[in-house]
Amino acid sequence: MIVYLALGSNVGDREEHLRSALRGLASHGIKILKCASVYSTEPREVLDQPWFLNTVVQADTILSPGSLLKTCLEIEGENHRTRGQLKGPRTLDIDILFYGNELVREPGLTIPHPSFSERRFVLAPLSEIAASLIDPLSGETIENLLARCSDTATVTPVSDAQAFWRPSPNGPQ
Ligand code: PH2
Ligand code: MG
Ligand code: MG
Repeated sequence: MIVYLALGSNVGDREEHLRSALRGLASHGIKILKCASVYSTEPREVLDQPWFLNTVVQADTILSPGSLLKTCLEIEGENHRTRGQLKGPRTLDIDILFYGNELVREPGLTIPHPSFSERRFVLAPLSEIAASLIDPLSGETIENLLARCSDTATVTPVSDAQAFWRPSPNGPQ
């Protein structure tokens, strides 16, 4: 299944946490196919916290949605993620944006991610690697969702995708 995952970090060595997420995904058999640039992003929802680094990856996995979520939470744990304030500071956050075209509603897991289309910090990197992808819920392309997104937060690419990650065998995975 082709999946899209959003990665974020705003505590500690943020770039290293994102790299560690890529390695962790690969070591759990989740094959990274594409990775967007890394963006410096203004915090949303909880505003009083450090700025984030965010990116989005496209990956291939045989895991079910539930097992993929469990794996993402495990990799967050390996990166010392603690659960304090909701939507507050974290070393690593890995969210499932899309699982193929499937709509998933399970306790603790909603796919597509319920707030991705309101978040420029997700749409900007996502549109870089999947501009014409169609959101199975709204039927809109990512490009259109980004053009219409009312989130005015600052989202700036800081590291070129090529510099951050290259497809295996040369990538950090
Ligand atoms: N994640 C949140 C809340 N706010 N803001 C930015 N810029 N980036 C994030 O990844 C983020 C956020 C909750 O997951
Ligand atoms: Mg999140
Ligand atoms: Mg999360």
